Amino acid sequence: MKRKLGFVLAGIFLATIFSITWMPASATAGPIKLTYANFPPAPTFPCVQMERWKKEVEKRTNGKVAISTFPGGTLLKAKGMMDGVIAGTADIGNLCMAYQPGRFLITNAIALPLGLPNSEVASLTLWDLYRKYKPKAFAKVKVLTMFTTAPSNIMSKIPIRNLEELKGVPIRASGGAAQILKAWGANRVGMPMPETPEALQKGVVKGLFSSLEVMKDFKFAELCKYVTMIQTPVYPFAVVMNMDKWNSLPKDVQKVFDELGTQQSVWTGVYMDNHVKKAMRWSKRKQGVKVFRLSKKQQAKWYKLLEPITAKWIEKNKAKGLPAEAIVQDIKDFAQMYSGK
Ligand code: DTR
Repeated sequence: MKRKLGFVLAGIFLATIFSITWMPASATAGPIKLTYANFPPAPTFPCVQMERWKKEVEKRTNGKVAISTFPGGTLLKAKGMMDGVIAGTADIGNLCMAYQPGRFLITNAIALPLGLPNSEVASLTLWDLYRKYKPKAFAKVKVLTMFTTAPSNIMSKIPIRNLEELKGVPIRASGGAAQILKAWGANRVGMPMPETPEALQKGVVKGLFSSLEVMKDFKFAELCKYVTMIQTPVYPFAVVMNMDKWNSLPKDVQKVFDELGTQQSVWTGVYMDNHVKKAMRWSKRKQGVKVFRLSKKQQAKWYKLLEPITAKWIEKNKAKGLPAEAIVQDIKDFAQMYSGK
């Protein structure tokens, strides 16, 4: 009897060992773990879209993929994002292309003053632009999605009601927005967004030029009591993935990531547009922020000063061998289509 029990137990033991060794790799190894780096603090829109993407991926792959997110520059910082992802410091990273204008020439064209009306339209336009031109700047990574901010406006500690009041005022901006501020006669100061709160507090700058959701997300409304509405330009962002890591993913997971490309772009655009409205309601009601809207005549004057910027961009980039005119025309055409015009 004892011997029989011994055989049975040995059989169970062997069967267990056998089934463990023969289980498919994914079942024993647990989920595929990926890291996702982001540069600004967790409550800001680049991180909100990151958390949404993570949730969506984990749901759509039935837990086959687990993403660890690193907001606030804890894994990679704003300007080191692209190279950090290429090197594999993070598997995925979110970058603001405006912080390296020379590196992302084609996609940064979206930050020309072309009158893009909102983040939803601009995000879809940028995503199409990327897919049409497949810029070399992204050859070493897999691009998962792209999106833009809502159009920029001036937030300041002092009232700016006209060009005279803007003259020589130090205002923080990056990328395409920098040239725009220069054209209006402001003293443009460049730095990535996460450095801006300190610069405002110390008085290094008297304001910033960005989409308005930052009034709430960075609590800039506590310092900047004035907003001058001018609604241009948008800032472009990309989410990129390490190429080897991408190639190592099973086909079904790659399919989920690819399907999410356009969906994530439009989700972020819609979130951003709604969030700007909420942030401004809060800024006006709770923080007493005053909003200046330029008269038609003033606005025409401000926009007129921007006209040479696109023409100069075309001329400069044509000389570099880029189809610069076609790029600008495509941005206008795609935007018109997504605006329903
Ligand atoms: N406007 C750009 C990008 C930007 C807009 N909102 C946020 C929030 C967090 C980081 C970057 C941005 C800028 O001024 O940097």
